[in-house]
Amino acid sequence: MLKLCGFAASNYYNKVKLALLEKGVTFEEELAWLGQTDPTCSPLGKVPYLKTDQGGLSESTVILEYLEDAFPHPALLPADPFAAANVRELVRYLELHLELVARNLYPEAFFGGKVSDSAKEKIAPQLEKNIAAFAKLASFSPFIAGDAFTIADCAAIVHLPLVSSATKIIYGRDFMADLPVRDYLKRMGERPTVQKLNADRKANTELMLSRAKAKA
Ligand SMILES: N[C@@H](CCC(=O)N[C@@H](CS)C(=O)NCC(=O)O)C(=O)O
Repeated sequence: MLKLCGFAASNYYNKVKLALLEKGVTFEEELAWLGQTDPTCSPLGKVPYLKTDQGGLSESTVILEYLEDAFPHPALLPADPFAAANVRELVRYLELHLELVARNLYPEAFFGGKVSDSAKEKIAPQLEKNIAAFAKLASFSPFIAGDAFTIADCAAIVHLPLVSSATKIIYGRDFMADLPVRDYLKRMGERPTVQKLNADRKANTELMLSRAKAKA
C-alpha cells in the first residue's frame, strides 16, 4: 500500500495527492509535519514523500514520474515524446521559475513574518519576467498544456493560487491577473478530485494554524 506522507496544507504534497486521486490509485495518508519527517524517505526533511513497498521516495516530480510508470492508466503525460516534454517543461517553469521565486514572499504573505524591502524589490522583476515567459508556454484551454489533464495541471492547480495571492498581498497587485488563471482554477475546481483536495487542504491549514498559535 502506498503512503503519501506530509501534510495537506502543502502545495507540493497536494500536487502528488491530486495525481493519486486522478489515477484512482489506492493510497493512505500519513501526517508528518515539518520536523517530524522520516529522514530515510526524505533526507532533506521536505514533504511530500512517498512510502512504497520498495522504500521511500522524495521530490514531488520524481514521485509523479514514478506513479506514471507504475500506474500508467489514466495517463497524466501524453504518449508523444515531444508533447510529454512540453508538459514537463510547464512543470519546471511553474516550480523553478514561479513557485520557488514567489516562495521568498511567503514568510510575510502567509506566516506573519517580514520580507525585507530590498528582497521585495529584487523578486518583483524576476517574477514579472518569469510569469511572462510561462504565459508563452501555457495554454489554459481547457487544461494548462492543452486538451488533456496532465501532471502540469497537478502542479498548476496547487501553485498558481499561491503565486497570485502572495503577489497580491505583498505588492497590492496580482501578477497573474492578465492570465486566465481564475477561470482556469474555477474550471479545475469543478473536478471532484480537486474539491476533495481543497476541502482537505482547508481542514489541515486550520490545524496547522492552531498548532502554530498553541506554540506561540
Ligand atoms: N522540490 C520539492 C519541494 C517540496 C517543498 O519545498 N515542500 C515544503 C512544504 S510545501 C517543505 O518541505 N519545506 C520545508 C523545507 O524546505 O525544509 C518537491 O518538489 O517535493
